[in-house]
Amino acid sequence: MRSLRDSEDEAEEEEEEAGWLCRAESPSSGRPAVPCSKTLGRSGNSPSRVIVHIDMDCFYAQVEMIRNPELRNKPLGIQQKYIVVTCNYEARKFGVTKLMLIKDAREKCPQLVLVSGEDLTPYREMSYKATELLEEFSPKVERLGFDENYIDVTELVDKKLQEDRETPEVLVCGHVYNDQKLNVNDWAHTRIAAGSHIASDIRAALYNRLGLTGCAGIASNKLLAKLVSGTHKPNQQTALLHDSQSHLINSLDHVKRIPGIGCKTNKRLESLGLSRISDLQACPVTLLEKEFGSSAAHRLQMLSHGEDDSPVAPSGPPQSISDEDSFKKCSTVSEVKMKMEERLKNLLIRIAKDGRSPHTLRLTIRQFSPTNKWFNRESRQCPIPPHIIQNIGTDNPFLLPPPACDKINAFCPFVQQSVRPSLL
Ligand code: TTP
Ligand code: MG
Repeated sequence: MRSLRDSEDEAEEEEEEAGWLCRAESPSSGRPAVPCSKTLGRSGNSPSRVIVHIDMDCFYAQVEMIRNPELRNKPLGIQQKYIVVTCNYEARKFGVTKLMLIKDAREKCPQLVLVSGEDLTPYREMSYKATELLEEFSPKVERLGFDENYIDVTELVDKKLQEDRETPEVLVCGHVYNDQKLNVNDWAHTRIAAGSHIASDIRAALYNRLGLTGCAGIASNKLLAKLVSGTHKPNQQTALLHDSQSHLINSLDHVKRIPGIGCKTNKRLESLGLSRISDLQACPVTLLEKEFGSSAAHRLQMLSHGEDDSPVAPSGPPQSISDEDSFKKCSTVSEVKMKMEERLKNLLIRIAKDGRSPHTLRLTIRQFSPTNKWFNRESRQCPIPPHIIQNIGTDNPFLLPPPACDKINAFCPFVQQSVRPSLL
């Protein structure tokens, strides 16, 4: 089923898959940037790092419950088109799941309350508020979609351990993956324990200041932190001690469960007969190199062992602002143009709030394909001369200036060619 994530998310996902696999590349040599031990290049884990991964609970539903507290104790689904894109935990008790058809959800739970989630503005706004709050803890915060963030808390852990050196931490806050016992004589264990208390402070701040609950994972790298954060849901946290790393990664039932292995990479791995984690771990690196190149091959094998040396890359403000529409009821170019003007107005409102000046306009068209969501994406772009955005920052920033309409007209041949003949 096609995911209904918005276009910013999709762009991020697409980049994520490409990014995860090429990050270890050193630009000059084409070799992995990190020197490899043994044949697999397994050197990347620094037990001294402490990374927290936060994933908000039923994010869109939570935002709606904050906006309207009357929804709190009711089973709630967020509707986009004909799908429940997410639902609160009350609804999950009845068997409603994310991405379920509305009709199936209603069968499972006739009293389900549905709220439209077509307008992403409130979710986007809450998402950026959450990231800003996290940045108060550490400057190293990386966004991953709307409701997930990585926070590198290594320096906070160093500081905490310095301050507490007379009374070192002997307890982990929250769960420990696999119920492993903390060994206070193991330096790496005490670091993760300290990180668990920082994660708890972060979650408390999210709740007290924004009303948001979420799960946290605490581990020595991003991959493991993300994997472990989902092991106790909702509103809980789980720490991973290094001895249980292999247990966690080997508990995944398919290579596609590894964050960073997306649809395309998975297909290529399957074409090599690799679907289980153990298949990828045991695969001769030379075979992977033939398919993916040296750097990505090493990275894939590192990931299959739970190793990930990628830094938490601060996201900063978004580099692009986008909006999308399925153009479902449009059958002529002029209807498409009208829809595009609506979307542009919405974008102008967001640009005005952001305060920066845009310099490029890009239009991407994706033909519907039930089987492959990346199929047939085509884009055209053009620079935006400064006078086009003259109204931004004035009393009437929402008035679409006539030159912007000219820009839409400039895209018309492209739109014309993309509107399917059956619709014309
Ligand atoms: P998730 O974190 O996958 O889901 P969630 O936060 O709703 O629930 P959980 O408690 O299990 O973490 O996704 C975050 C939001 O992204 C979700 O609230 C709705 C949206 N979303 C999509 O737009 N498309 C999708 O395919 C999924 C899975 C989620
Ligand atoms: Mg979530």
